[in-house]
Amino acid sequence: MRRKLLVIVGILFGLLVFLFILAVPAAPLWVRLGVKPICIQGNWPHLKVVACPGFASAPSTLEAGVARPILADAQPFIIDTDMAADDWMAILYLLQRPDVDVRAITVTGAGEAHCQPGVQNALGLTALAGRPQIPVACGRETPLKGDHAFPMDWRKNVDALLGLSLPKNLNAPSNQSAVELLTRVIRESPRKVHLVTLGPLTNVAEIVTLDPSLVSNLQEITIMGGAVNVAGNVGLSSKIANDVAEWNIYVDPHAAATVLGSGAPIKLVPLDATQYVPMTTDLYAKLGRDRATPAAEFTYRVLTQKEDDIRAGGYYLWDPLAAVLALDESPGTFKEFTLTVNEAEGPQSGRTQLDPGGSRVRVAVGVDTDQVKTLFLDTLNGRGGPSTPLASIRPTDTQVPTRPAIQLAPVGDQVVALVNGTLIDGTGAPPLRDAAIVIHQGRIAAVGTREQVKLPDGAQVIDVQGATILPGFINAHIHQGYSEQNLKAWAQGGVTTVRDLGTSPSDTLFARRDALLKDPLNARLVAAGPMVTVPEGYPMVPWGGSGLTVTSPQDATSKVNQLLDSGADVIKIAMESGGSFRKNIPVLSAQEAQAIVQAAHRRGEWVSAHVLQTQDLERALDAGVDDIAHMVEDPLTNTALGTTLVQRMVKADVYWVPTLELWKRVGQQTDKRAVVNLSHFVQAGGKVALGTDYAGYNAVFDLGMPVTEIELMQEAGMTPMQIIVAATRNAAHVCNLDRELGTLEASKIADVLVVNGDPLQDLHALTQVRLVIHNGTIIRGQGVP
Ligand code: AGV
Ligand code: CA
Repeated sequence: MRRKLLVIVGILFGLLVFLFILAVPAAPLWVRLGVKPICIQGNWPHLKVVACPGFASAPSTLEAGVARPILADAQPFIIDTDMAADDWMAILYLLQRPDVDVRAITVTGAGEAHCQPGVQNALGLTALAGRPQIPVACGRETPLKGDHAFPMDWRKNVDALLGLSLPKNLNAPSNQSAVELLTRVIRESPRKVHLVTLGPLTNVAEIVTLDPSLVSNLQEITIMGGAVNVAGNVGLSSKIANDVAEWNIYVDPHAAATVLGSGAPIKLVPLDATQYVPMTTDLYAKLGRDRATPAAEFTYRVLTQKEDDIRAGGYYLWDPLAAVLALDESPGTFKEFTLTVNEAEGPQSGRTQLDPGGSRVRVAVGVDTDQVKTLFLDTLNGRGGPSTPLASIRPTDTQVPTRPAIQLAPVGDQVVALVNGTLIDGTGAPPLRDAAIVIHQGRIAAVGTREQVKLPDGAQVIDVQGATILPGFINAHIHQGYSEQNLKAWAQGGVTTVRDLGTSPSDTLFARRDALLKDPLNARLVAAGPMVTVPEGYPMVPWGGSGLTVTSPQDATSKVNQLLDSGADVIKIAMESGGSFRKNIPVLSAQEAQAIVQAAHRRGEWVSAHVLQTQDLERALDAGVDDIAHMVEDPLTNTALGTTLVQRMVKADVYWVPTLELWKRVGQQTDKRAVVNLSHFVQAGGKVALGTDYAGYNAVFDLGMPVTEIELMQEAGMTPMQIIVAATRNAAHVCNLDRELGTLEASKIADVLVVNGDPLQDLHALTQVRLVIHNGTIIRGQGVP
């Protein structure tokens, strides 16, 4: 009886649901089922089970990846893009190639994306790939001629990143326009630039029109665009009556014609080639099973949004194919054609046609589908491409900071040129006699021999005959750096940057640093804030200092994130177990230390470890720190640093900041042991950054030029050139500022020290300061007191 009732109630309920569905036949129907976000979509009776909107498009946020190391001889590239979905994949592909050095990304606002969202999305991609500092700029929002444009609904979708999200990039878009950025990067590049274009050619046409000589510094332009011996795709995918043109050329035919006629070497990747690389469900599924990097994961998510298009068969690896063939022509078949672009309005507008009077172009006409797809998948996953032997990796790029480029205060338009001196650029290269360096708006505009460098009209030319021009020095280990008096003294001595590795926690520390940074008379302060340690650990014991204490790996991660959020530039971690103090001091667990390092590295920030003894050095290396503060000296065992540890450090590229002056001030002959250990490290090829531990011990330390430290480094067998590199490029490296500081190279911040005499002959010449320039402002010499 009861069962019968249940069945009747069940049938009635089912009928009710059925009637409800029938009652709303016109509207698309979304019914959310259960806790899992599965929805039914469509109009009765064409219902389909899909992932719910708003759920499918909001998977967990992607974290910024770590950049794949770039080879020392990587080719400089610029990507000009219209930021459609396959442009994103092509950009990620290039950012994942170790043989590609992307110097800039320029967006065309005349293509699929609009400028503002296009630039933001490009910044997100660079953050995703761990290269957030690549400059991004936008150009015109309309074609050079005519009024062709992509369909508005395509544009809306790519502007909105198909509902996906990318990691945040703290860097602002370039303050230059796409035209300015393209022009500058091409002009300034010491090697010819490979330009890859993935959208309408508006930006590129503008630059070659404004300055035709730029072409001579282009290795090649690889262009995704055109349809030579195949049908176009404009009419196929819109209501426009045009069966012959490809979209990128169709949108701005005049720009395309201009670029083809510019005389630049051109590799065209038209629909003739892209027709062989449709995006297939098979490739999508492969990526689903094999997505080891943020770049691969994001691409997978993009394709998930594009699943319907992929199934329908109208979606191709257009731009990714151009990116693949730009570097590696082996999967392709190429033919030389002479081509013109039809600029007239009408059903043939934007056609790329064979024409004996046209421009010679290398055209991809065929391609090995499997080879391209394998390269695409492998590269996105951080595999494949040329191998990266450790020795050939550019040290500055092994970890790329997410910190925004330093914004300098406006310094007027005055151009300053130093001429007639000997220049030591901080890279370790031999000195350049009769050199010239031009400084403009806070940065180095040009540097080279007097003949190579063109002095701009109206420049203030300063003759520094008899002097040596060096990068501003950096002391990578000091304390009491939040003092105006100290920072002024350092800057006057030619030490234009200092790294403070520990002070008591306080809410106002980083605000104070920011205020001090505003005055060019102050040395630049790179600040760790408080040391990270354990309760009752160092530096509370042995001398009542204070630090930021952590009690678990989770706590360590969150405290480091808080510290970096509040403004710390670097993390200082205490590894002190107490041997040097003949005490037992509690230390961070291996898991805690590792969590600290990983939290910092995830944000592109670095970790310096306080270490005094070999056993603590091992723990620091296990945790994966970036530099070691203090040379070890083992008073208990009285042994020298062993070769195994030295080799381990060299191999892992961990820098040493020896603070020999500390050991000298401490006395008891500890400096002798430290000097010997440093000599072993240097002989093994270890990288040294200069740091003294100013005020790290109750004694008087050198303020200004660290002469004592330099003398002791020389005692350890370092050459004057090695010591200069330690105080400039290498010290900038441990400050995580080597993209901005540490060497005298074009576009770096103009921190310059000019001393009388030749420090390579006698390092004491470094105290004979003639001129100090900080952030492009002369702060000592030339009548400045
Ligand atoms: O014509 C290919 C160019 C490529 O640069 N773009 C897409 C690639 O970014 C235009 C295009 C053709 N068909 C399309 C396109 C489609 N169905 N959806 C979006 N864009
Ligand atoms: Ca494109």
